[in-house]
Amino acid sequence: MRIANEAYRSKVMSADEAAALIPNGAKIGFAGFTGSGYPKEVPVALANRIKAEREKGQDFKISAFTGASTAPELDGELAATDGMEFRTPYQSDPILRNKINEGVTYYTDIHLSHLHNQMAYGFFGGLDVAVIEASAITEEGVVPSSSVGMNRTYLEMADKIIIEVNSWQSEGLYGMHDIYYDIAVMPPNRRALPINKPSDRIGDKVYKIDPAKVIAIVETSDPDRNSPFKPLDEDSKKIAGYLLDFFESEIKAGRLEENLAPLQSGVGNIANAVLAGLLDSKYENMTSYTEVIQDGMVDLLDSGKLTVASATAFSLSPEYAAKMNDNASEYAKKIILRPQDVSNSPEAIRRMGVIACNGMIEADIYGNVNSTHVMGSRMMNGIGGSGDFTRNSRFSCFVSPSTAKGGAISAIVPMVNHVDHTEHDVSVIITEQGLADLRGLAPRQRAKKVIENCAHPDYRPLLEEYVERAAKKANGMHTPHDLSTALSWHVKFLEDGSMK
Ligand code: 0RQ
Repeated sequence: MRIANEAYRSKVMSADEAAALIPNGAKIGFAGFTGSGYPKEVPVALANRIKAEREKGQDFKISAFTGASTAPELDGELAATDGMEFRTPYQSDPILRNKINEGVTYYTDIHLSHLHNQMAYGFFGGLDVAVIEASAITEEGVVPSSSVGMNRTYLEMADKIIIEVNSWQSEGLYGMHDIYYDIAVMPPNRRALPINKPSDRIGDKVYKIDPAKVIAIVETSDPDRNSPFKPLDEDSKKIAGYLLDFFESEIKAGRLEENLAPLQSGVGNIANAVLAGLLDSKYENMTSYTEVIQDGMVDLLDSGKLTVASATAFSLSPEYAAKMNDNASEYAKKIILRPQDVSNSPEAIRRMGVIACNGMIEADIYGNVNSTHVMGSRMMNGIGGSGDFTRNSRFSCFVSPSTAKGGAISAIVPMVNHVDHTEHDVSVIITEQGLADLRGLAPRQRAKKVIENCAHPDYRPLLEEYVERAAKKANGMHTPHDLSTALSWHVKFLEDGSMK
């Protein structure tokens, strides 16, 4: 029995009945983070309702807040109705991405650790409904499922609560979560976060909620939907190899411990490849203070090389999600899932000297990184937690193939088309061509290193040519730019389909 309490059992209803309780214009805080722990049925029922209302000529719009990306049943279904008016803080659904880029949905791209404060300060107005997934409701409280994300905030802030209790989620998840409430105390009364190492547990195992706010409970049994990771390609393996060599040189220089430092690893296939590289490495007793737990992280835990992983969610392939479900109570001894303002806390990240490693869309010769925008105007996914970790890390690494779209795009450009991570925050850039350690270098020195070590040979002469031209045309030699051609590579791609 997943719902222990009769008071809650009396609120069980169908997803359609629950969706009917959500009013037009509602601001909804949905559970969900990188395809895990999102509500599976109420969003679909709500999308059907929006479609039906629209067919009757009634306008029906909602604003959707989440932890991060969700899945087709949530972002895809709701965005496809054209009724998602506003969305924050991170997404990666192809339908929603198109609606954002077509101008149908307003999207604000926010550092994940900032969202709690921004909501508490009222920048988005109030929150009408929280729609949360749980693995059980016990006498103790609401047991989270495979992600925590923003749930603590949404359950506290929302006027009304709908809970999906999902029997696909393992009951063995109980004990894995660490729900810390004091961080919700706003400045100036907030106190230091008592996390000094990734294994520190500081909160509750369950969400404590006000039962009077619960208006519906829906029983579901659907799996989290995540795609499998792509098989590791040669370029990803090369990138992972450069990073591991870099770790070794940091240890030799006395800047890194023999068991490395707590690791943060971003989303995507290269990040997963880095974790696979660590599996074959000599490092032992590693720890992780990160945002999502991917397949590679589970392998590291299984091998015993990684002793603890702190995160806010899973981002597992179907095969690994099944494995997690079968062994959740064992994994709960080594995995801690926390609210995202704790998993991504700049304060904890800085204190522990976390190593940050994230994917990028492009970097410029001076070390500015664009993680989010394609050719100036189109949103890809969002900044997610990359900024929380990058700026506060011991050193930050950005990884990417040196080209995209079959070589038509260079990932190293004269000037990024959008800046997410400034030159001040970026330590190391790695492509399959090599690694550029930018620490301690001035802008012109960085440009030389980035071009020599990271740019694809097809684009290297063009970048060198740009540097020479910039030196002649710039109004100063600190960060020389020829402003009339700095973004011409992007313009050329938009006009000709290639930067070459
Ligand atoms: O497009 O899918 O159409 O083929 O971008 O590129 O090379 O597969 O790389 O999966 O690692 O994603 C930055 C998007 C990289 C990701 C980004 C196109 C490329 C492809 C994906 P297709 P790859 P990845 C904490 C960390 C921000 C959030 C973050 C991301 C697609 O890492 O969203 O770091 N990061 N969170 O073709 C045009 C370029 C391009 C390009 C790649 N220069 N121009 N398109 N692409 N480079 C975790 C969380 O916050 C949840």
